[in-house]
Amino acid sequence: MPFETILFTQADGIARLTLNRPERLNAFTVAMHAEVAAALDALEAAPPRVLLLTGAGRGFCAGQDLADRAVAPGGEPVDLGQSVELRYAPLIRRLTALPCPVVCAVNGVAAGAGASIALACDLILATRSAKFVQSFAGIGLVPDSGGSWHLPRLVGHARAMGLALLGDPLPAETAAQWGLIWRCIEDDQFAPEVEALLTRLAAAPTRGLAETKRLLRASWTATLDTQLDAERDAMRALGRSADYAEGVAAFMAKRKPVFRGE
Ligand code: T3D
Repeated sequence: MPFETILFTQADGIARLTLNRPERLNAFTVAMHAEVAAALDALEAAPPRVLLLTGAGRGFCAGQDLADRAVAPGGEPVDLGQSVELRYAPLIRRLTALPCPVVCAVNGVAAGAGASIALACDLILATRSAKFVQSFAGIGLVPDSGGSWHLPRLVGHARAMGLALLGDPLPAETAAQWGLIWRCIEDDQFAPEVEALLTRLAAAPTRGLAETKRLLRASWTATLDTQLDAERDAMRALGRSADYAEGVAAFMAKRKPVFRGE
């Protein structure tokens, strides 16, 4: 299916989804939401072993395209609740539920919902020149797309409040120091480092990673007791998987395992 606002490819277990409106820092329009949703339909029908989410050009994503509809003084107010309910919230639910790691390569500024979407991914890498901006504060909105949920969990209450209330740009290096993202990487090393991570994850025991992702996310709202039961159930299922058998066999034979994600 040809897309106009995103690039979407799949090969060797790696799916790549690139937000592709560089002239608007990849801000989301209704059309882009529809295309991302179509890509997610394909990924849910046949999950890859890893998904890369990134942006074209100098930015990752500037959130909602503020020019995509008329928000004129004196005009009819736009129902932002509907926009969130129909488009942003489903996107976050779908990314976090995908049964594979979602790597977010933040190649430049991530602002508004663009920052929130990045934070909903499982492994977030950013170039040193990237920055995260809670720009909602500047236009009278609240962190949406899961931002008000991920921010305090990732960086703690005080830093989340500072970021969300002030909207000052957070440099990628500080974001990594604060635990908001996994790694900050020098710009000229970014592409090869991202590729190396994708290759590594595409050769990993995918079912185990999917269960790990599910468990870690569930832990944020679970009790220890519930979590212990969930770990037991996951271990029981994974103990019957081909990848577990291969991992143990390779260890015993002192060779490199060949995981097929089964
Ligand atoms: O439906 C709903 O509204 C509900 C959901 C809302 C979720 C949200 O995301 S609300 C938050 C929306 N986003 C913003 O408020 C961010 C606005 N953008 C900025 O603050 C800055 O552009 C950045 C901090 C992201 C980057 O700054 P800078 O100086 O690197 O770039 P720039 O020059 O401001 O932007 C480059 C171009 O992209 C520019 O166009 P031009 O002048 O070259 O023709 C700029 O207007 C355009 N652009 C950037 N962000 C947006 C945008 N155009 C439309 N919408 C944007 N969000």
